[in-house]
Amino acid sequence: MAERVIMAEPYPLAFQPNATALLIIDMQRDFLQSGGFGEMLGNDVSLLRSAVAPCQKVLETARAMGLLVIHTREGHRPDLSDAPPTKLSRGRLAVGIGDKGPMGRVLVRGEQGHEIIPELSPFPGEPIIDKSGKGSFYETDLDLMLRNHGIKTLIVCGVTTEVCVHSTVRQANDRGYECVVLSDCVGSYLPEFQRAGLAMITAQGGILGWVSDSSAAISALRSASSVEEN
Ligand code: TIU
Repeated sequence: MAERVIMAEPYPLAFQPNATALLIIDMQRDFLQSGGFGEMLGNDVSLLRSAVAPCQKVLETARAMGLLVIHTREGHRPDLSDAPPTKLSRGRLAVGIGDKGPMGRVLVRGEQGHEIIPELSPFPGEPIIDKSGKGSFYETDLDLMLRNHGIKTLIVCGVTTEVCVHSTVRQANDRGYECVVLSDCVGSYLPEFQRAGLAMITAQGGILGWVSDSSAAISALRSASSVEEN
């Protein structure tokens, strides 16, 4: 099947649509809406909103092109048995992981805050990876799922750039996946970390991967005929 190219930094990335997945990381109420974990940590959650509309456009295109779409969520079992005590105590928060907040128990599976925001709700059949850590490969079956689908390239969106997106890209890169992070589809509570986080990926000849944006990704995907036809 013919390779396609996405314009990216540090250089254009060749990919095969049927070996490419869209990975949307942790676009949950807990990080994007007020009253969730992100706000408990002292952040201005409105800074992440800019990523929502570009993510929606990329998601819509990926679905139309028949790409594998995988969503992740960070969160814990209600009994918190999968949460390291060090994570639970980190930050000395007044209301922290497992405590009752305005959107239910903070960062706990099944609670309102844990849900993916409605704008990016998974379609039935799209896999959701529930993870207890920041990296999406840690103690999950993501790698198995990607290998079973023959995936080699990941288009990465989500939040936050320097935490769960970075952890995931680093883990993916070490496993041999080529990651392209879409700059307008990822968000950070700290603008300087957004800049630095993206620069760290493309530095040194793309030491961790590539950075592109939603419009370049959409053009590249649209230039490919549908995945089923290839
Ligand atoms: N705090 C922060 O920036 N992020 C996280 O805790 N999790 C994710 O990035 N998903």
